Amino acid sequence: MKILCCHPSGLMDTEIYLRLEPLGVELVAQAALRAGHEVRILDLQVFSHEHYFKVLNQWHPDAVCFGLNYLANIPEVIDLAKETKQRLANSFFFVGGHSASFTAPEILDHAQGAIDCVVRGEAEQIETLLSAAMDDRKRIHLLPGVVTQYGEGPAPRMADDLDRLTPAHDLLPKRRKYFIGSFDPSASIEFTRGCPWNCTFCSAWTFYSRTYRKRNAEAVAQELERLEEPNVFVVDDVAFIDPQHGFAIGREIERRGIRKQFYLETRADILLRNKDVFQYWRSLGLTFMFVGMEAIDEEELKSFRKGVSLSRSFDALEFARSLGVVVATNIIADPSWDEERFRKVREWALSVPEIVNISVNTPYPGTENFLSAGDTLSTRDYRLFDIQHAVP
Ligand code: B12
Ligand code: SF4
Repeated sequence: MKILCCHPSGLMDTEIYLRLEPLGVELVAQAALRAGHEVRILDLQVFSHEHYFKVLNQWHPDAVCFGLNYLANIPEVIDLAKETKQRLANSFFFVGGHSASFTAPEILDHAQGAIDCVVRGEAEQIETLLSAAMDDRKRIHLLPGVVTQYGEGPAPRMADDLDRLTPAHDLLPKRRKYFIGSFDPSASIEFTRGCPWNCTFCSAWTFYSRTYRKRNAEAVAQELERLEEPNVFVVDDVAFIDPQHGFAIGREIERRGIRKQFYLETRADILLRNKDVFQYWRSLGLTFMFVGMEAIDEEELKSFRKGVSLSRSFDALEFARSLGVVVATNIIADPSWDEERFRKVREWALSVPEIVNISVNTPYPGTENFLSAGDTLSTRDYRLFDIQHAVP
């Protein structure tokens, strides 16, 4: 089959500060390649809708898929699915990713038959789906993770070896278009997957069932070696939970003489617990670091079940500062805040040298906050679930 693997258009922040490599879609592409299909990747963060339709008209893919990690992209992909089916009525259109996994019935309902299936869970499992779709599309809902208008299969399977497939970096056109701040161009890479904590506003742990898996240090270094970009965004939700894993990757980087600048994200308690691995990575090129703080109020931190006290968060910022890296953090603003609360947060943000991002508390499907919000959400228009609008 000819398979077109797509990432939807950029989000609001993409226009301002970053455009990152769509690793999830590259993994789908790699799985399809491995299964013997002809594959192309198209990233609508970089290419226009007109270009997408041109590819459909000229290349006639048998299957089209989209990575849907973000709610705000869902309406766009549903519209594209409908237009795709008008042009290629027999094509197989499927979607996956975090948000798709948590809203599968709604997506299928709104798409009115234009989306053949939603794949919940990981990209690595699509090899079987593609061969099944060639045989009989009416029976694919029997497969793990697959949801169609005819039913829903058993729970998705998780990849038992994260190194079996590496993202199809080489298939991504215009690779130099990816950047984050001054990291331009920047590639992305995954060291580990999942998170063992369970914060109320986050769905990383529900998506990966609270598991935490590590890639082989040599495989990571091999992938890094293949990347031409001088800068690398490490996509792990929490970097270096296991310091020995961080050291092992670092030693491989040293051994191979790889010189890159790195951006990574971690938690305050991990940073304080594993100072030596972050210091070591500073010497390897760690340049930017994001430390999730979420609140500067003890009660709020508790309500998020972050599991880190306020004083530890402040200590972590201080340690990060001492490393001489650029540090960014995030505060979650609740729509119930009054002006006084905003004033306090603003005052604090201006008093620290770190970059402080303020996002609106948005109950994303798949999170505990979404379940507790129940019917109280003011809208279900997912275009507004972009952490910049207040939807609770
Ligand atoms: C990079 C990133 C961004 C970038 C997006 C850039 C881009 N090119 O996509 C930016 C900074 C813009 C961003 C923003 C946000 N993000 Co973000 N982001 C990430 C991050 C760090 C890495 C994504 C990545 O490449 N992962 C590695 C690849 C391999 O994983 P993946 O893409 O998820 O793909 C896997 C599966 O999803 C699946 N899959 C993916 N696509 C497809 C397609 C098909 C067809 C199939 C079958 C499977 C499949 O297979 C892959 C595994 O095998 C993840 C954290 C993480 N570690 O994944 C969070 C994450 C995806 N983001 C998340 C969130 C919540 C957000 C925000 C809402 C706020 C926030 N907390 O940052 C905003 C949204 C803003 C908005 N305007 O709507 C959540 C999940 C979202 C959700 N739907 O539940 C995550 C998991 C982080 C977290 N712990 O909360 N993000
Ligand atoms: S916010 Fe971070 S630490 Fe908390 S569950 Fe999500 S990924 Fe894990």
